[in-house]
This record gives sequence, C-alpha cells and structure tokens, in this order.
Amino acid sequence: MPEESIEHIDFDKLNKKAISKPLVKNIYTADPSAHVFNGKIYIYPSHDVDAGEAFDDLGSHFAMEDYHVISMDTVDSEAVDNGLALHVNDVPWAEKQMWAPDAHEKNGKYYLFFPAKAYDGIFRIGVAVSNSPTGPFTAQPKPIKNSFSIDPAVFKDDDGQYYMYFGGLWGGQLQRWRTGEFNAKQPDSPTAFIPKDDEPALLPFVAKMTDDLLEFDEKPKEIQILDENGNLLLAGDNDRRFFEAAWLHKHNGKYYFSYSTGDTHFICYAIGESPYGPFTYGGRILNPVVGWTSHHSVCKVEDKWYLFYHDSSLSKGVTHLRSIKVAEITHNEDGSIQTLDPYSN
Ligand code: FUB
Repeated sequence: MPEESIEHIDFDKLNKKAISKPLVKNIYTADPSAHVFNGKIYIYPSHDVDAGEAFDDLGSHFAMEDYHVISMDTVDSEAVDNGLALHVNDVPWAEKQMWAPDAHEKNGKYYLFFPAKAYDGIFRIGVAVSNSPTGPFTAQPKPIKNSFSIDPAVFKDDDGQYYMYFGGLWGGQLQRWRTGEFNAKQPDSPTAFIPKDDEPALLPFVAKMTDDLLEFDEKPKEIQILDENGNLLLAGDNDRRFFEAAWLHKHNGKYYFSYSTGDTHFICYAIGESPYGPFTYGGRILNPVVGWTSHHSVCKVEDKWYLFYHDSSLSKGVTHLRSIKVAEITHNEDGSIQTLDPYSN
C-alpha cells in the first residue's frame, strides 16, 4: 500500500480486516524466511529497529544490526523470540545493514545466510554456522566469494543439492553489477544503471552451493523470468518484473520462483522446470501490504502451504518498522496460486 496514503488509514479498522496478526510484538520483524526443521517451524527474519536514519530510496533507514530467530510449534501456536542469534559486531567483514536473511540445515548443522554492507559500502552475502536452529551463529571471517547484492534465499532440492537465489534493486545494488564489476559511480542514486523501460528487466541470480554450504560452487547465473510469449519481462513492466525478495519452492514437481516487484508492491511468482529456470510469469501471490516493502517466504507445514510475509500495520505505517505474519495459500489444480488480499476479512 503506497505510503502517501498512510495518514488517511484508520488502523483499527484495517487491523480488523487483516487476514492475519503480527506473530511477535515485542520486537519489529520483517522479511520472514520460514522452514520446518525437525517438525518445528523456524522463521529467520530481519530485526527492524529505528536507528534514526532518514528515509531514502537507497534504504538507509533499514539500519538493522542483528538477527533473532522466531520459532513456532504449529502455525497457530505462540511465536517465540529466541533472542540474539547474530550481531553485526560479531561479523568481521560487515559494517552495517543486516538485511533479509535465510537459513538452512545440513547434517545437524544450521547455516544462516545474510546480506550486509561491507566497509567499502558494497553489499555482500555471508554465512554463519550453529549447532542449533536458533543460534547463536558464528560468522565466517569473509563473505561468500563472488557474492553481491542482497536477499539470499537457499533452496534444497529433492536430490539434496542446495541453491542460493539472490539480488535486489536500488539500495540492494543489483543494477551496479551489470558488467560483472561493481559500478561505484553516482553513489547517491538508487536508479542509476537501471535499464530503460523497453529493455529487458534486471534479473536475479542463482548459484549452486558447495557441499559445506559455505561458498558458491559455480559462478552465479542470471535467472530468466519470461512473459506468456517466452520473452524476458521488460524493465518498464513494473507490475511484474523482479525487484527483490527472491524465494524458491517446489510443488508437484514444478519450481516456483517468487519475488517482490518493489515499487509496485506485489509478491509475484513464475514457474519453471529446473532450479535454474527459465521461469514463466504466473501471477500474484500477495497484493500490496501497508508499508513500502513486501517480502515473503513460502513454506509447507505438514500438508498445507503458507505465505510468511510482513506489513507495517503494528507501527501504524512506519516503513522500516515491520511485523511478520502468516497466512495459508492455495495452489489450484492447474498449478496457479490464488492471490491473497492482506486486508480482506
Ligand atoms: O529489510 C531490508 C530490505 O527491505 C530487504 O532486504 C528487502 O527485501 C526489503 O524487504
């Protein structure tokens, strides 16, 4: 929901119409990456704080410093904040902006994947390891080699192979990597180096992970998102093109790549036959929420699918103070996903 309309929102009325409530209220949380490990739900969100940074289109106001893991026995049970899992001060290479993380499990160890700005001002993606899904996590001394931009999401395929999906525009710096090198020109512009409206949109990336989940096993590859005619979505197709918040889930043998359209505030999905794509645009999973950003994960709990997402309703519309939520989603017989309206109760 665009923020210019926030002062006109009756939040009591809106919250009554909301399809779900904030999962935790003791802290602000966002960008929820949910997984089921050993029969329990673990959510890896950003931990939103007000650090006093002014709002800008580079996302400087998202000045998060640490991560907390949220756990739940079932989607209806109380969500528990498990306290500090990792702080930026304990990540040797990272200076600031601990943005949307994800996590995964392998052989009894838990891996937290997170983006942060390094001391040179460039976003990189790091890994931290723990023996427990709730941490505390110990960070690797350096970020993943050849990592860049933001919003890592790690998918484990049925053959046991793990893949990382990532990328984000504007403050997420994806547009600065078009030549393969970081373009540091016009540092204050979020939109410099974005393609023209009639050019193909910028694409997110995927890379297979090494067996120890600490590095990329290959050079990251672009993920193609195509329209119904097999053409790449265009940069001017703001309602459908990728902006940030990559996620991958698999349903009935098909790969679903979902993402946020950023400035148009939709969570959309595209369907493919391989973890590398190409993916063909399928539609919207979630209509705009209160707040500028929309970011989600899709997770199967027992035999039902759920969308974990966030909005800024608890903070009455403050863009960088968000709260994670969960709602059930439905895949239709033809593979499409029914669109959720977050305030339709
Ligand atoms: O939470 C900081 C950034 O906002 C995330 O990395 C983006 O996906 C957006 O939700």
